Amino acid sequence: MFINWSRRELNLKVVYYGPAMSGKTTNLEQIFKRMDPRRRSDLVSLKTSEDRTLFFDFLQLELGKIAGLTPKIQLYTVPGQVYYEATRKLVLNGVDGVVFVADSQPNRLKDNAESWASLKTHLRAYNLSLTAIPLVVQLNKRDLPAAIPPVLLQRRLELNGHTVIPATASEGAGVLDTLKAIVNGVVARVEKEMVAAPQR
Ligand SMILES: Nc1nc2c(ncn2[C@@H]2O[C@H](COP(=O)(O)OP(=O)(O)OP(=O)(O)O)[C@@H](O)[C@H]2O)c(=O)[nH]1
Ligand SMILES: [Mg+2]
Repeated sequence: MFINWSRRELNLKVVYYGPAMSGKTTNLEQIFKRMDPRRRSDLVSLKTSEDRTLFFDFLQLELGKIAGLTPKIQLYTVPGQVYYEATRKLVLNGVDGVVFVADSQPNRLKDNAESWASLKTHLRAYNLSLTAIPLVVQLNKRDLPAAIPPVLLQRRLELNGHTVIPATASEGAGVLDTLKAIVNGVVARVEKEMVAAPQR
C-alpha cells in the first residue's frame, strides 16, 4: 500500500499468482475487456513469442473514493513457468492481496501444490503470510470435462477457510467475481488499518 497525499491517491497492489498456463493473463485480459475504459489503464503484457508471460502483466483500475482518497488498484500477474522463480518473488514485493489461479486439470494438481508452496515461501521472505493478507483462490478451467472436484484441491493445498471461486476465465466466467472478492478484501483491510492509525 502506498498513499500519495498530495494527489490523494491510495495505491493497492494485487498479484495473480499460480502455476504455468493456469489462466492468470487471461484473467487480466477479461477484466480489461469488461471494465469501463475510463476506469482502467491499458493492459501492459510482456510476453514471449509463444504468448507466455515473460516478466509480468499490469493493469490499473480506479475505484470510488475511500476516506477521501482515490484508490488505484494495480493488478499484476507473475510468469508461471518454473524457471522464473526470482521474477515471481520480485513481483510479490509490496503486495496487498493475492489471487491464486489454480488449474482444474487433474494432471496439474502437483503444479498447483508446488506453486502454492512457493507463494508461501516468497511471502514469508517479505514477512507476510497467507493469513496476514487477503487471498482468493480461483479454481479455473471449470469448462474442461476432466476438471477435478473443488474439494480435491482444497484438501491438497490445505485450503481450510480460504474463499474458492470456480471460473472459466477464457469465457470470462468467475473473473469479475474473483476481482470483486479480492478488492473487497483489500479495501476492508485498508479501512481497518486507517481506523487503527489515522494518518492525517
Ligand atoms: N479450457 C480453458 N482454457 C483456458 C481457461 N483460461 C485460460 N485458458 C487457456 O490457457 C492458456 C494459458 O492461459 P494464460 O492466461 O496465458 O496462462 P498464464 O497463467 O498467464 O500462463 P503463464 O504466463 O505462462 O504463467 C491459454 O491458451 C488460455 O486460453 C479456461 O477457463 N478454460
Ligand atoms: Mg501469463
